[in-house]
This record gives sequence, structure tokens and C-alpha cells, in this order.
Amino acid sequence: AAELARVAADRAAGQLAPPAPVRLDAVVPAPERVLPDPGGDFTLTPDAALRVDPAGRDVADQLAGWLRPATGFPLPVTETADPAEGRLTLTLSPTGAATPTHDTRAAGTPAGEARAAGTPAGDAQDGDARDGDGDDDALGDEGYRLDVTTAGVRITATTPAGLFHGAQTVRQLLPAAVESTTPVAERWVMPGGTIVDRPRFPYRGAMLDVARHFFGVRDVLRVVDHLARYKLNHLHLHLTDDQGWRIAVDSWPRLAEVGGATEVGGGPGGWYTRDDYRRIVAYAARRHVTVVPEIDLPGHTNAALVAYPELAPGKTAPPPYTGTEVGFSYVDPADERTYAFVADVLGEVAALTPGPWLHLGGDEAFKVPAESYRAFVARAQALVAATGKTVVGWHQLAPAEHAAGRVLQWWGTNGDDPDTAEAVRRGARLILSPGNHAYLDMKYAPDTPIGHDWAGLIDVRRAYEWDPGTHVRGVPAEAVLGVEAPLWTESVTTLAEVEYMFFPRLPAVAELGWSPRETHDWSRFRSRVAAHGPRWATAGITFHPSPEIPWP
Ligand code: TNX
Repeated sequence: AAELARVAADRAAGQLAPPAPVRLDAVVPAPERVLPDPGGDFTLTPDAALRVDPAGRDVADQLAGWLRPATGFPLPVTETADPAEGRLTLTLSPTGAATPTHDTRAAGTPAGEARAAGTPAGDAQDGDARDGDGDDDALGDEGYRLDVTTAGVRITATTPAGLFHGAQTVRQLLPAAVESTTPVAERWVMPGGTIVDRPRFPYRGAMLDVARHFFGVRDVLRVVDHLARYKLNHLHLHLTDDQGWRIAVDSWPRLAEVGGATEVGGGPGGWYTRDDYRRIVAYAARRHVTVVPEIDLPGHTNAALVAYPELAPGKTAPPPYTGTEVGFSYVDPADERTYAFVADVLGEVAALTPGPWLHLGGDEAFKVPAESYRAFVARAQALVAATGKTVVGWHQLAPAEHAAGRVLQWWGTNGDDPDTAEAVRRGARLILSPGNHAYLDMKYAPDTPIGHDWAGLIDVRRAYEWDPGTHVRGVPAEAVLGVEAPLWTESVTTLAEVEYMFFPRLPAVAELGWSPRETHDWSRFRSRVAAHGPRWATAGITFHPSPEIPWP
């Protein structure tokens, strides 16, 4: 806490150096291709307007909303087709037009792997290195192309999500003062050149445990903003655990009313009404973030058992739990009432959730014998399928039978995991959250005031130095859906503490999920991320001033 206060005070005292001009390759996560044009710098002036296709309107409105407070410029958004009308243009094009005039990609990149630039900006080479598979020009569902010239800035994408990611890049290419909530006298210069960018993996996420400590809607919305900055597109909400049940369920009202009234340490807890949850989902959707709700079953259910003792194996209510042990509770897998409960809860949560995923938990059900665990999971997976959603679960689900499309979230610390590899052979895909790299509840260093250390200490380099495509033995990159950085909150109680655990590790994991492997380079990453410190400070975001990062 003292460290947090000191960081905040240092930043407030303006001890950071004045901003250096942003470089085109300073973007986090690293773009697929970067082609700087030093003669093409663009300066945003008070008369600038944004011009957009109607379908991209909402992204343009958001971009203008990010730029107005610090610039003090009106930045009107227009939908006219007349190019004279706006110097910031957002275009939705069905083909994407991804090919830059000059290709920065290293010649000789093997066909098939040739998607990625690999060549850092500055080493740009001319020449046509296309591999001829016809795929190169596709920006895909989330890609974008950004052109910055003295005359203006253009973002091109095939989807609003692509435009949105491009808009986040624009934000990062303006001076750090753009994060100010009040007008700043600044030359709003953006570096000239072209970026062509799209993600390596389709699933890039973070998890917030709102069960151990409850976080209200405002905090969650702010977390969504943090994800969106780094092009993460999934927010996994761990909605239920021993210490609290955080989502209203009409058919079982005591879950939230009784089960939601506790949290770790004895605080008042809390829970989301259906409207609260809808607000979170809608806010996230506007930022192209999909909410993945988790109902943790059959273990981690003490709060549910307090509310409905009939679900408990002994049919008596346990006392409410506000400690931090795991693995002691479970719903009775031998009672049909349990499956009615599971079906009702999953049905209601699915109905409130526009995204395709329902997370079943499945971790640490230590008291449930293996055979009844597998039988329970098989039924629960079928109940998810009946809602029309796709099952996600912690990798403990692996031994249970395959369910169409199911996704396992792997949180191991040793990539030698035959059970998970076998589940993948049977058709599962993986989200990678290795405990010793991606767990944001781990301490950075021995003196980190909050957090765990069971998976080791994780400073920025450790969060960054692994490859999702090769991490689990026997799991090919094609079976990897993506990455997720979970934040468990046994010791995390405020938004500032969430941010402290997120930054700078969240951008590290985001880069592993987004950027082509060829761009992976610790020394470049650490200097790119360093430039974000002043941004966070200006935006009032708390972060860990890691000694591994050369902060300006
Ligand atoms: C393990 S990781 C858990 C959580 C704890 C976490 C603390 C996982 C699926 N389960 O219940 O909060 O460790 O790091």
C-alpha cells in the first residue's frame, strides 16, 4: 500500500520526463507489420474532423471521445463520403486492402508462417515477399490497416472490431498527454507511415475474480477499458466461489441475496442484478470485448450451499466462508436437484450473455471422487450445450468426455500434461493461462504487498517469456485458441490494486496473444512498454514500477 501511494505521489509530482515523440513501432501489442515514413508525420489540429462509414460510426465516436478531453478540440464525426471533410478517416472495406506499398517483411520467410512481419520497424526492406497463398491481404475479423501521412490518418478494416483496434493504435501513437482528462498544450503529432496488423490468436482475455472480493459495475467497466487498450477481446468473470455468489438468478433468488452477502475477510460482498450484468456486457460489447461468465462447479460452491442447503451433500447449510482455502466444498453430484439447479443457473446466465461461451469452472473439486466428477462434468457440459453455448472450463475437465467445441483453460505450471494433451487429441482447444507466467495474482517480487507466490514470483519478463503456441507438450499451435491472464482476488480489494497487479503484466500477456511470434523480443518489448508508464500515470492508472523496465 505504501508503494502504491508513493507511485501515485511521484507521478502526481510530475517527476516523469517530458514525452519523447512517439515512434511508429512503439505500439503495444507489437503490430504485425510496421513501415515508418519519417516524412509523413501528421499533426492533429483544432479544425480536424473524423469521417467514417455509417457502420463504423460508433468506433469513430469512441475515438473522438478519447481525443477530445486532452486536445480540447471539437473533433466532430461526420458520415460524409467527401474526403475533404475529415482528416481522420475510418473506412470499412470488404477486402481490407492490407498490402502496404512497401512490404516490411523479411524476404525468405517460410511460406505458411509468412503472415508475420518479423522485421522490426527501421529494418524495413522493400521487395515482394508475398507467399502467394492469397491470404496476405485479408485483415480478417479483427485486423486493420493504418496509414499516417502529412495529409491525414486513415484506418481501414473489414469489421468495426478491426477499426476499434486501429483506433486504439492511433491513441497510442499520439503523445502520452492524450491521456489527460483536461486540455493540455501539446503538439499532437503522430509518426508517419503504415501499420498492417491482425491478431495471432482469436481469444485474448483477462479474468477478474469478483467472488473472493466483490467489484462493482464501475470498477468492472474500467477493467474493460484496460483490456480494450491492449486489444484483449474477452473478459472472463469468475462470478461464483466459496466466498460469494455474484449474479442474480431469478429461479434461485437466495444464491445472490444470501450467497452474495459475504467475501474474503468478512466484508459486505455484493452481487450484480440482471441489469448490472447487462450493463457490463453491453459496455464490453461496444469495446469489442466478449464477456465469459463462469459458474464454478461442482467445487468452489460454499456460498451456494449456504443459500440452498439442499444442494449440499449432507443437506445441511455450512457456515459462510470468508477465508482463502480451496477445495473443501461441492454440490451433491448424487442428487437430481443439483442438476435442476445447474440447468436453471446456466440457462439464466446464458440468456443474459450474448457471447458464445459459458465457463463451468471445474477446478479443485478435491472432495469429489474421480468417477462422479467425470459423470457430473459430462452432464454439466450437456446442460451448457442445451443453452446453445460452448463449454469452457479449467483443465481439470480434461478427463471427462469430450463435448463439441469445448475449450479447456490450462493453468498448469509444467507444460508436460498428458491429460490435457489427450483431451486436445479428442478435440478440445486450449486457452493458455500458465500459473507461473500469466497469473496476475502472483507477486512481482518478494516485497509485493499483495498477491500469492504458489506459482512463483512473476515480474514482467517472466510474464512475457513464453510461447502460447508451443507451451504445452503435444498441443499444436492450431489447438490453441488463445491466452488469458487471470486475476484472483483473495488479497486484491480495490480497483487500484487490480491495476497494480495488471500493469505492466497485462500488456505482456496481451502481446503474446496478439503479436506474431516473429516480433517477440524482450529488449524491444521492455522499451515499448516503458513508454506506457507516462500514459498510465496521466490516465490515473496505478502500476508496478518494475525495475525490469527502463521507465523514462
Ligand atoms: C487456484 S487457478 C485456483 C483459485 C485460487 C488461485 C489462487 C484455479 C483454477 N483455481 O481458486 O484463487 O489458485 O492463485
